[in-house]
Amino acid sequence: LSFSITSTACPAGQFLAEYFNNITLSGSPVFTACQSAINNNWGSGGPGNGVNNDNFSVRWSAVRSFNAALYSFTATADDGIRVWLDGSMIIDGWKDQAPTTYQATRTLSAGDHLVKVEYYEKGYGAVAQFSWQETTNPVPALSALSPSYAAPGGNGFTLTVTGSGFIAGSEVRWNGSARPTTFVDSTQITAAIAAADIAAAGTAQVTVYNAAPGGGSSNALSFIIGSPPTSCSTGQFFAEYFNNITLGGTPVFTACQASINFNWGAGGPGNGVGNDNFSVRWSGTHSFTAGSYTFSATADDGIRVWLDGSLIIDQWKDQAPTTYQATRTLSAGDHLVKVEYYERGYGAVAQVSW
Ligand SMILES: [Ca+2]
Ligand SMILES: [Ca+2]
Ligand SMILES: [Ca+2]
Ligand SMILES: [Ca+2]
Repeated sequence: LSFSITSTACPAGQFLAEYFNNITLSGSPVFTACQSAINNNWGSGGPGNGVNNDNFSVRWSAVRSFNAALYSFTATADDGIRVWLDGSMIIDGWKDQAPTTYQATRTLSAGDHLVKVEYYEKGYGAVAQFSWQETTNPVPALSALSPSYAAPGGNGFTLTVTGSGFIAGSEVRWNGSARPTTFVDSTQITAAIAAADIAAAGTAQVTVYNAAPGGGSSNALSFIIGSPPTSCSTGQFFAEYFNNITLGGTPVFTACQASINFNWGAGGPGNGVGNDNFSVRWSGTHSFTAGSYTFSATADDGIRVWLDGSLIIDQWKDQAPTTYQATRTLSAGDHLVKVEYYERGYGAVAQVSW
């Protein structure tokens, strides 16, 4: 006769872990345990205790105590993982995959919450890691608007804002007033701008606001209600976009942009610019304190960078995303930075910083 002791409930703060010898969490668990954390990298091995090295699945469930706060949940898995909080799925990575990290952010009330994680391993390596921590919302930063100008009296349009630190719930503000905002990802959001917003010539200040905890308002970018810009203020780049790879002819569109930080993927800059075979020139006067600066340029495809008219990075060729650096000592004051870039095909990346 054999006798097995099976856990059906665990002490407060621990997960009940149920292991199955199939990838669908079906039937009776092969074994169960109480575990305080989910942090497994089994490599080509497995959990033991009668569980296979491949084709197994695990369910972890626990009631855990949280503070009233914003929490970031992080799951890393090979292969599939999905996470529920109080019965709502917050992470869904249920597929065969190499170790991949997923994140979700939720605001929680103080007290007990139900956390459930399901995981399966199909073959080869096996990783299942899950954790959370209190976090705050980032302060967003804007790099570009698209479009960045419109004729007075025109129709309403969708404004695409590029930058960093965007979250679900970020709010695009037009002269300080919220506009209907759609979250795309942490580097892009869009907003519906009404015809009434561009009825009269002038300049609108566009910002993005993230709520507390943390959060706050981004830098402002100017949206021009009038003719396309032909120059930009110190600290900004005048961007000219061309529908060819030689910066030839008249730009398809121009804009004032605060930074050069674009990963267009298989897409493109929009505004009449194609996804392939386009080029961009950014030129701007920027204020520096005296010191040594490393200029970093990442591009797919070609890029070249001038500082005060001297070519400091020259990588004008088709390439996968590649980073180049050049270090120069600068005097205090204004210096002219010019960047030229082209995209031939497939993915498109243009990022310059110092
Ligand atoms: Ca695997
Ligand atoms: Ca395996
Ligand atoms: Ca490319
Ligand atoms: Ca492309």
